[in-house]
Amino acid sequence: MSTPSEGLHPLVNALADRIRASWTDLPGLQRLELQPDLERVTGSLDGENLFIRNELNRCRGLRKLHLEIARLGLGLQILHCVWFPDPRFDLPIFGADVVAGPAGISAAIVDLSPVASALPAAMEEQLGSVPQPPFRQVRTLPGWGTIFSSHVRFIRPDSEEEERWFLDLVMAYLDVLRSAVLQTDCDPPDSVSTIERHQGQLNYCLQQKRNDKTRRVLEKAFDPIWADHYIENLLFDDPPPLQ
Ligand code: BLA
Repeated sequence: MSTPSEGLHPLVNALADRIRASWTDLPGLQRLELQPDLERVTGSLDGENLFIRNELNRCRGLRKLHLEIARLGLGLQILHCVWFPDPRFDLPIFGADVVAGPAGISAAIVDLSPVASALPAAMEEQLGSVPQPPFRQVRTLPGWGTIFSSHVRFIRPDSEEEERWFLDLVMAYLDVLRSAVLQTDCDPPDSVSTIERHQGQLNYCLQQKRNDKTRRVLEKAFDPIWADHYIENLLFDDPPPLQ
């Protein structure tokens, strides 16, 4: 039996390891139970093995920390990671996505995305002082990408050096978020700012669901009904109603 990490692109492997290490010391970290059929998903397409592994956690300030590693179809590998805040906390959404095909990494994106009109001022300042590597191939954001902050990086890394730069950048963004998690207080569920952030998170999920590329790959590897269920309930589920 091959293990899931075997044959994974080195950037996918390294990034997954670093992300796992970065959530270990978050306050009140708890594993979230996943339905067994969603934790490890296997299938086959044209004789090829398909494999998805999901890890879910929560902590004080973040309602859901999701890491997914997928191997789908002909040599396609995906690392998908989103940390969704609890709307009572003034925290942005962390998102990172790496898509590797037979010819190498085609897309690598990272952002701390606002759920209100702007990122918290302190984070804006910290992100502004993160050194930005001079990636050579910068990609254009799709139309639904209005949810991202001005600090979003969407690139195609062209070498191992650029892959290292991307890895370091993701960790720098996560460090900014992790220190904010430790310092941010909880607002009442019925405060105007909580309601605004809840709306902002709903909008983030709505826009992400407009990414046809994600849907198409999942539909092809599994089937359209399964793909829809997966996107709605695991990848971009709406934050629970405020109470
Ligand atoms: C693009 N996402 C893609 C592509 C594929 C997937 C195949 C095209 C690759 C390319 O353009 O080079 C597929 N991504 C997936 C699948 C999953 C996934 C199947 O995460 C999950 C199982 N996507 C996200 C998140 C972000 C994101 C959290 O899930 C950003 C934080 C971004 N993916 C994103 C963007 C593109 C992309 C911006 C490019 C879309 C385009 O150019 O139209």
